[in-house]
Amino acid sequence: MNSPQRVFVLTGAGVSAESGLGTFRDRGGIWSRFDPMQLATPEAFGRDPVLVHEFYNLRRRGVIAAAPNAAHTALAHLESRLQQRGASLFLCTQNVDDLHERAGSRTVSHMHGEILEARCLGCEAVMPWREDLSLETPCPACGEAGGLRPDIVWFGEMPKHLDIIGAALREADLFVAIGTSGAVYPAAGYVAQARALGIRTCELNLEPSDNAAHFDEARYGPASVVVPEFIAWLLET
Ligand code: BV8
Repeated sequence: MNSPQRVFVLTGAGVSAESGLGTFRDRGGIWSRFDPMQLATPEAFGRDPVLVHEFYNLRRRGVIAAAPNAAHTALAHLESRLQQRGASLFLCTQNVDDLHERAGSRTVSHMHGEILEARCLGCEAVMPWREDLSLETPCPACGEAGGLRPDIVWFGEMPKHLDIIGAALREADLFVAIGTSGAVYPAAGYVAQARALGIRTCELNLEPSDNAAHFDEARYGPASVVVPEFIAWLLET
């Protein structure tokens, strides 16, 4: 394979699994214990904001306590090595944690938002947020209480940065999906778009995903092993 010049990587919960953050659809995953329609929709938040705040407070504390793993570190290394040779990495993540950034990735597109950011429904201010949130928490920007929510994308809400993600996908010469089940759209549709554009596609996952058939090649195993191996091989080509 020619050395890729514009690599597009899409990560999902599987890249953070070995950092101790739960995945969603694995055996024992988050959605096997909680109903996403009760917790990850704007209607759920309107119906029971206390429950939804509790759910995300638990997950926010988990993210803060977690550490990046070798897969996150390898992706940060890939970004800097590609830039040194005048090539580029576009890292798009469905994850709401900050482990890519803490591993050293400088440009990360969080299409489902970030759990360490809060947004005020009253004044629309978005701000870094590491504490628990509740209905009593006043917005630092407008002072109103009761309107703060995690700045993440729930089901039925428009994902973020779709314009730059779409442009980067169209420019790519290699598409790599890492640790994602291929169950959630529009992210799950990216591999089919890449193939339609004639872009080489590769899946790095614990086991075949829902759209495994769309990939030209695949390497299966834990991300902390498979991702560094794949990146070392990619940088030698
Ligand atoms: C939207 C919130 C309108 C934050 C999440 C067609 C087109 C467009 C939309 C839809 C469509 N069909 C249906 C829809 C609606 C819906 C949807 O996709 N529903 C599904 C269930 C069918 N999509 C939406 O509502 C989206 N918005 O559509 O807006 C629109 C319309 C057109 C165009 C644009 C917009 C909003 C989706 C975002 C919802 N928010 N979470 C949070 O709580 O975290 S979803 C949730 O799933 C997370 O964000 C997560 O990132 C995402 C995807 O899950 P994965 O990351 O893949 O995780 P999963 O557990 O599923 O899989 C883990 C994988 O890792 C597994 O394969 C496993 O084998 C592997 N693994 C495990 N351990 C390891 C490992 N791999 C390697 N190493 C390991 N150690």
